[in-house]
Amino acid sequence: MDRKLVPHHSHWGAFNAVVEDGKLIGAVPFDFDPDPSPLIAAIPDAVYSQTRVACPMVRAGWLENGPGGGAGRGREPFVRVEWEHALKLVAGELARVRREHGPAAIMGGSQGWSSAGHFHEARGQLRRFLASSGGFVDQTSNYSFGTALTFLPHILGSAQSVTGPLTSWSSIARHSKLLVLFGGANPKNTQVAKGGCAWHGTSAAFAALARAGVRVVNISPIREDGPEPTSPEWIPIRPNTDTAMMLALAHTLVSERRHDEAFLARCCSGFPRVLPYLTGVDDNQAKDAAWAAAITGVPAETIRALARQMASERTMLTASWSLQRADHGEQPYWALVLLAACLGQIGLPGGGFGFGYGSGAGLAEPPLLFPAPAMPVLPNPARLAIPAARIADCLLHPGGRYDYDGKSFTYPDIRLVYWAGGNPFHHHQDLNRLRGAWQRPETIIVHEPWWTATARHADIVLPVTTSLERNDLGGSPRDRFVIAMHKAIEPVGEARHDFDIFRDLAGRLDCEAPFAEGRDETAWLRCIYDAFRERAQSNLVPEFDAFWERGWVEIPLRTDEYVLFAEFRADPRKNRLRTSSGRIELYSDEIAGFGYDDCPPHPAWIEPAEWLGSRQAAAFPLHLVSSQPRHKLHSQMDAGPVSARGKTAGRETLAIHPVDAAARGICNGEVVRVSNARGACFAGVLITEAVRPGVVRLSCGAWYDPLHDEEKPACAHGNANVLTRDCGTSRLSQGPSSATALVEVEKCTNPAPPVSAFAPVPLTAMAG
Ligand SMILES: Nc1nc2c(c(=O)[nH]1)N[C@H]1C(S)=C(S)[C@@H](COP(=O)(O)OP(=O)(O)OC[C@H]3O[C@@H](n4cnc5c(=O)[nH]c(N)nc54)[C@H](O)[C@@H]3O)O[C@H]1N2
Ligand SMILES: Nc1nc2c(c(=O)[nH]1)N[C@H]1C(S)=C(S)[C@@H](COP(=O)(O)OP(=O)(O)OC[C@H]3O[C@@H](n4cnc5c(=O)[nH]c(N)nc54)[C@H](O)[C@@H]3O)O[C@H]1N2
Ligand SMILES: [Mo]
Repeated sequence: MDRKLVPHHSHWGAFNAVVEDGKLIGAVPFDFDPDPSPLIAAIPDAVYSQTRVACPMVRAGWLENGPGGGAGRGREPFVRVEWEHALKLVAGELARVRREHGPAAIMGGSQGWSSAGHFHEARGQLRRFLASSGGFVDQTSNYSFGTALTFLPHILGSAQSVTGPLTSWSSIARHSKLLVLFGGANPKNTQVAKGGCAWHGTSAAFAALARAGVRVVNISPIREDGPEPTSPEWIPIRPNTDTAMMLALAHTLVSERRHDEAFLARCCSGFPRVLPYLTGVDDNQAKDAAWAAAITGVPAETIRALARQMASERTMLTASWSLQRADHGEQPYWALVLLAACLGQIGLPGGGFGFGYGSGAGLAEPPLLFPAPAMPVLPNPARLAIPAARIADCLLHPGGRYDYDGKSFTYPDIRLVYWAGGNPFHHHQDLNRLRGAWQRPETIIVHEPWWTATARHADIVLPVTTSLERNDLGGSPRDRFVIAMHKAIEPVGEARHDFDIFRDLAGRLDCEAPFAEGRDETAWLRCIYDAFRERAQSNLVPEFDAFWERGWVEIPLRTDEYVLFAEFRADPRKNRLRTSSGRIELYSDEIAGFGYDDCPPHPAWIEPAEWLGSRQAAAFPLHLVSSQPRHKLHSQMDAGPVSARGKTAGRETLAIHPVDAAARGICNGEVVRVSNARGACFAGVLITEAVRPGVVRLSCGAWYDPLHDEEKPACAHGNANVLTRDCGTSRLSQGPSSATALVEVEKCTNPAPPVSAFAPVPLTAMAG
């Protein structure tokens, strides 16, 4: 028997693939990972899943009648074709659409996490290919922290406070007395870093906080969001009301003269213009604790006591990324900046604020001494893009106008959609609306290893390898390890690498030279590595062959303690922020100039479109939290046994408070129907006091499984995005607002429909 251990990497951890006689049979964690993720165990099942796409397939109606007939997507059978035939169809269709309609008709933004590995990263390869073949419509920003990415530069001069590095955990453990987490810092989310996470450090960070006696407060509708090792105090808040609580905390500081006037004058601009709003001079409503209590459900005395404690000792404030994925998602972030500014600790060790401490791995590790490797990008010659989360709007309203970041734009008329490395039928909101939009284009091409809902809703599906089937270089800008990802097994079925498919298409479309730059896989890996080595200028980085042999390189940290805004605070005149005033903007003339009614020029409480205090709560009285799943990454590996641990009755688990369950006669473990005006799905119930009454949690990632006999098909499997709203956070940021959704939950009176999301797609007879 031939048995070997092959070094490899994934978004959730580095590992050694265990390969016996050419077959992947296991995955054991990387030696230097202090706290490996259990998700690694899911890999072998995923690689050999019955949901793998075995060969190129084309939707029957498209194959027969050519482009169009989008209503058949997701309904008609697929027909098996030879690779040669499939590539001819794809190249021909790309050439036709480009010739007839130009690059503005080709959507290639292809949002999605793909797999670890700098070179083979599917989205990057697709964008290089479409850029070299004449340009396309891209997607800017993202679903993760898209609102912050667009908004924060206006008030802070950069987005570093959301992308990291943040003030490090080491600084918090050494200097903070109080850590306040809006939205918590749920350890399950820190398993991953896009590109690869070989070093999981948050468990050690939480243990250090506990040892240091830092008091941790979790302000969230869900108790588990507070990291257990820190014995957090839980303040259960109504979802989407954090802005009101933050304003009331600031109001308390100001009314009790506990705010840092010197810091506000020296490092901030516009405080005197927010003050009348805070005190109610503007609108006869003081944003005080009593006012916020009625909105947030948090007692006024709790708010006042917390404000006093914040002012009396070194305090770090944070909000999870989820807070800005909500209607007016700019406001809680701006209000937190206002609160931190009033405390005056920004730029001090263990003080100030940062976003997303619990939203991913590595954000609060000190910066690396030199940058991690990166794959070069090709500029898009068409210079066209839409905000990522506006994809359905774009497909539904060609020629429609929209606002974004102070400018006005027109949606292009998309005829062809090309997706590789993402799952819009996982990640987009209001899937019934997306289904309608998705019928519009003439042709949809998808590269996938697995039959995801997106592949099932495509016209041409090309089977691609998983990372285990190719060589690559793994790592992320937030992780200290660079991993040699050795090919572990031969491609499964007829799968090919995304890169090889694009190179073949580029050959047919006369753009192979700019796309591949004359390099094959090996030459590319050396090229990416050598550029990294060159930038590093360090004898710690061996030559490629030595690195490949050893399997990893460790990048040292620049320092063991990092403090965000330290230089700015030390000398705000010399180290100006890149804002209009050079300081932190608590009032923004720039934003005032945009004239957006949904993003005023200072932090403000604006009622979300749906929340527990709104009119809609009469019909849909439960606030839906569609958080990140514990047992998988988004929709990836949902078909396997690790993800199955998180399911109840074979569906995504809906967590509900005992009082809400009893009121509906719902028992633990049974299947319920979750619905609102946008759609419905079926989920398995977990009754728990860990969610606030009035709140239900249905994490994302269950493969969308529409019941096709319905007009707005319910999802049998519990995909939360049939229930979420598809509206931009504001005209400024146009981010996703998935966290703003009300629902009702009912007992199933009829037997619940069976789940067929993982059923294999039949291999019909070969065409032609
Ligand atoms: N309601 C709600 N919706 C949300 C969120 C939420 O909080 N609530 N969160 C949002 C966020 S933050 C994000 S980042 C998105 C995530 O959304 P996505 O990034 O779209 O989700 P993934 O499941 O990671 O999709 C990656 C896809 O790439 C495929 N893939 C993997 N490797 C390869 C490869 O080598 N080649 C090709 N061609 N394909 C590959 C996988 O099979 C998978 O289908 O979801 C968003 N949606
Ligand atoms: N295991 C695992 N980890 C992941 C991912 C995954 O798919 N699986 N996805 C990764 C990705 S792409 C991203 S972008 C990050 C996202 O990181 P986050 O945005 O931080 O993650 P979420 O789980 O969406 O939200 C965190 C918590 O916010 C709380 N919350 C929701 N709405 C509100 C609110 O209005 N107010 C308050 N106070 N709290 C609220 C919820 O209780 C939820 O548990 O996670 C990353 N980590
Ligand atoms: Mo994300």
